[in-house]
Amino acid sequence: MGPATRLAGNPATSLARNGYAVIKGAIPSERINALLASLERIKRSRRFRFRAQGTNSFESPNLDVQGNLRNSIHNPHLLGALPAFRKTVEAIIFSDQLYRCLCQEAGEGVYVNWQTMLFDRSVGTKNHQDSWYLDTDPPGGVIGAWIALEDISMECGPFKIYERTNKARIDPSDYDFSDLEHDQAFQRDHPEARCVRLLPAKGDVILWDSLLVHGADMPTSDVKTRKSLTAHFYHLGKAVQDQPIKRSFSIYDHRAPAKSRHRNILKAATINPLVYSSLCIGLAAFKSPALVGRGNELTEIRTVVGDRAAV
Ligand SMILES: O=C(O)CCC(=O)C(=O)O
Repeated sequence: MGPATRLAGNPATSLARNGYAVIKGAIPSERINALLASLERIKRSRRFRFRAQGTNSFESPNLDVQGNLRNSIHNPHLLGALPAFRKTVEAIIFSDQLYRCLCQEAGEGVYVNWQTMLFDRSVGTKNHQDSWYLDTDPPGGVIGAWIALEDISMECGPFKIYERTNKARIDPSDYDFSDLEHDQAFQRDHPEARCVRLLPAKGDVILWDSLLVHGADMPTSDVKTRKSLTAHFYHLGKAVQDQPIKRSFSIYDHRAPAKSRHRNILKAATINPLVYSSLCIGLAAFKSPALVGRGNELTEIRTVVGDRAAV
């Protein structure tokens, strides 16, 4: 099935044609400043416990010498123990500005937000299709949104995409995803897959299709950060594929998503944020290796470099 039929939007949009789109200046600076200021305020809070993106473990903030978080936050919009912070995340994820970006590129309608992520500094992210981790069934219906919280330069280790790879699901073992530029089979099978390193300015939004191959370079600077907020969405009514990691308890209810502050964006994460935060605080206290989970190798696609943690 081609991208034009998978996405409900206009087949002429950049998202449908190339698998991604960049919308300049979409999110107002004031909202981003409020989020970053709130994040600074909570960095040493004992209530700031979260599931770290990628590792599946529940952690406390791990700050580098500059005070940036080395561990990235999975689902910051659910941290109910930090209500002011949570609100600043929601003010961006469930904003009319972001909703309009989605409508422009992927079509009108009601969207469901699946998950969110907050990166305070640079991480390297292995090339992947989101479809390996989260997607609709049939695949290709999830849209990622990457919101630049600051101006991004090459030294930050930019987010990169492989143009027009959003035609079909690719098996992770088919190519050397750590070096696609030199993988002859990949180059032969995907002649249109030009690698584009994106350098968005603060407030720009990148949207991409769940079948588009993408990742992020390792940073080349020790001091530059790559602050970003990421969220994934799909059109209400689409079925979602089974998760690669089976859990006995899920915080998501895709059949009956909850309301958000935006009437046309629902939340698949239906857990009460205070309950979610309490779970994070309790589970972080255990520091049990068992909590890392069996799917860790599969889902850990981030690489963090740099100095040792200061906290
Ligand atoms: O920001 C990043 O490093 C990558 C984000 C990403 O790959 C994703 O959300 O699927």
